[in-house]
Amino acid sequence: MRPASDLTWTDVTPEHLFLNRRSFIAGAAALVAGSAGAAGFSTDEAPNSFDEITNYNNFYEFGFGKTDPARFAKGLTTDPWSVEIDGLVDRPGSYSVADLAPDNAVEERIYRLRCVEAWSMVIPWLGVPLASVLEKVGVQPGAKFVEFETLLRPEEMPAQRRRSMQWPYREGLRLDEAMHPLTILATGLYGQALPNQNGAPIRLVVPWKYGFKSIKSIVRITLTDTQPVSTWQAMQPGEYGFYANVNPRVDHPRWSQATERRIGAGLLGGRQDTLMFNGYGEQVASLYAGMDLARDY
Ligand SMILES: Nc1nc2c(c(=O)[nH]1)N[C@H]1C(S)=C(S)[C@@H](COP(=O)(O)O)O[C@H]1N2
Ligand SMILES: [Mo]
Repeated sequence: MRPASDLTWTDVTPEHLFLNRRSFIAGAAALVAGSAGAAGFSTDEAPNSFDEITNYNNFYEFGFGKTDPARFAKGLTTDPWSVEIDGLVDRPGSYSVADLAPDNAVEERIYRLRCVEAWSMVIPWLGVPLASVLEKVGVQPGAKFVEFETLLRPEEMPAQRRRSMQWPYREGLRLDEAMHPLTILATGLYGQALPNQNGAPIRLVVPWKYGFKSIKSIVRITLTDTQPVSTWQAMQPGEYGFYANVNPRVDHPRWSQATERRIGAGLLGGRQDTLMFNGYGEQVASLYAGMDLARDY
């Protein structure tokens, strides 16, 4: 079974064609028993439209409004781009996006995205497992966590000229979370290069965690032995924990997390129950065995 991304992404994009192709791929995959292909990681829920995915964003470097990223990220220079990989790795250095996510390794992953603000979408990403990148650079035995950092470039990221947040935006994962096959570095969506507002040219996607963990426009990845402090944790420790696993039973101090508004689902049918680990529990619950998820959120 070849990954869906091998089919023909060169001729891609119109959304209706994509959707047709999806149902074809889903049908084909269903015929292959025990397939380890991309279909095993993707949801068959209907993806949000390209328009929704690229016009309703959180990317605070460009402002706090949902349409600010679409308006203001156009001016972000994403080529050339390099990602510094350092810390407890055998081959530290400066890597290009093509080094980390070569075209022939890119696969499609259709994932739910659940924002901590209680809205959600389904997004057809293109990307590579983060594990493949970490294997490439060689993780040293002492490494326990991975820290990520977004670009700091106030000339192109207007909100960085204000002290509205602690810049650059930082996030972190435990090493086993980072190595999990669901965790990807995304370089595209809907079969094309990642739009700037979605975190071009390369961003993290961790589908069982609240969206803020999925840090955009990454310029540094550091392997470390100490638990990183994420931007949100540093600013509001009582509201945002390090783990940030989607959990309908642990409410945000200011709102319920029991349900979510699926963007684009319409005014009447738009709310749905939020699932533990955003519906990825079967794959990830074992990572947290023995932890009290109400305390270590
Ligand atoms: N650097 C950076 N990464 C970020 C954010 C941000 O403000 N800055 N917002 C996060 C939040 S809160 C969410 S919900 C997702 C949104 O991703 P999307 O706009 O591609 O849907 O990006 C996350 N990654
Ligand atoms: Mo979010």
